[in-house]
Amino acid sequence: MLDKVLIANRGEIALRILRACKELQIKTVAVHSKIDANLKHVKLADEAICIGPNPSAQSYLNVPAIISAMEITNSNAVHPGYGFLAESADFAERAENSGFIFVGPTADVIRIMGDKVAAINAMKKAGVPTVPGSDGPLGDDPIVLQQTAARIGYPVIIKAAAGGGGRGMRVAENSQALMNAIAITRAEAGAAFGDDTLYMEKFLQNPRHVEVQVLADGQGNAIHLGDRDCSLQRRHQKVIEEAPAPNIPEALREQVYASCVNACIQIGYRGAGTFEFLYEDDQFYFIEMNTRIQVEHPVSEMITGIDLVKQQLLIASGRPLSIQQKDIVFRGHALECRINAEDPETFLPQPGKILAYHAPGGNGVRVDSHIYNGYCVPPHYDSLIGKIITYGSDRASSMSRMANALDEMLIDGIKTNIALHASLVRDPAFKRGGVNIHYLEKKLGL
Ligand code: MV4
Repeated sequence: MLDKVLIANRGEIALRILRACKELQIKTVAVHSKIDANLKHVKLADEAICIGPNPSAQSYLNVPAIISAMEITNSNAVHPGYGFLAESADFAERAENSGFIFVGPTADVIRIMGDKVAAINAMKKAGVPTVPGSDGPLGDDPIVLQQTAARIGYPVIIKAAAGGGGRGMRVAENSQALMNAIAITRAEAGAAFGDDTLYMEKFLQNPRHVEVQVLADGQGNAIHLGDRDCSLQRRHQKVIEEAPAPNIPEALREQVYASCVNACIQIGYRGAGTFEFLYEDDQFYFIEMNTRIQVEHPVSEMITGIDLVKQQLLIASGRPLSIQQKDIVFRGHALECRINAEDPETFLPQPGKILAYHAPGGNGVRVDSHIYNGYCVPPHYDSLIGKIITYGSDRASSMSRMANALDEMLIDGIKTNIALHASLVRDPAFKRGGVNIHYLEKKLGL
């Protein structure tokens, strides 16, 4: 078993990882920036080390400081959580080259998935359905580019191979707009990522965002934990997620799950992972794979009873997967509301001191949060301060539990998006299920 895990993250996910380590009787090391000395997991960890000043670049992204902290504390593994170094192939490689276990896939698999063109090629090879698009990176010949777009059919979307998560993409509605869209996206990608490789896809106009959770051991075993719908988003920030995705034919789900599990085995995937799909007109289209634990992982945990972070740690210890697909029973429905410290009008982050905090509770209510009375939300990091996850035997009961939980929750001193959530769980279209990725922005008048 892993003996001592360094948690290379902060906030709710750092606390989540700490709790999983404690359940497995693994010792923990918290690393933190100066202002984060008062984080809940820092107080609860066996050891804590300040790794630098507040800006992420000098602390949570500071690879030499983190590796040094692992050496000083004699840690044998590092869990990166999400964000920060979670999908840095270079960090995974440097950790492993220094003799530490990286809780996640091998560096080469992270690198393939970070290159969206390579990821799509790997998926096509494994039989995962992809979006009709260019066969690999775009060249420079305008005639060939026009032919590619004409074959795909307009509108098309130009994406940066080094992008992902909504960064570096542009839609071209027709052939007149194509070359300009390519030129602008190429320039932006070169400046933002130092890599101006582009690819082209058919632009799907009204898809849902549905993703598939997997676990694999890198030893030939892989399973899926079903799907999640994350369509309710604003500017590529997810707001509410749920599992399972509503109103999808069972046979279609099973088909896409089988393709994901097969892909895991083919690419030698290890750890927890997520296949992101667009879902439109009863079809799944792969867009990206995330090689980390995700913010919304709890909804999958609630409907399967499986602790994904514990599974990550068990896999990292080198054990073959202990769960078989036939052991996984999907039961009920779960919702997650992301609670952000933000202005409800402008959506700008609202750091500050929490003067009063009352967490909701009761049957089927889970709160993953590091906040407490008197905690100061720092301005330097993401505005996520917690997540409410509700479970019910069906979607309607998880929804009414969420409405009650939101009404129970009190956070004083800072502005939050609790009221937005309270209105969303009463929204008729959202309650019906299956709204697309544009629904929330349209509702908000964006
Ligand atoms: C697309 C698309 C439509 N067609 N690809 C945005 C984030 C990145 N992961 C991929 N994204 C999209 N890719 C094709 N071929 C629409 C989006 C998109 C989106 C996707 C998922 C969730 C929210 C989104 C919001 C705007 C655009």
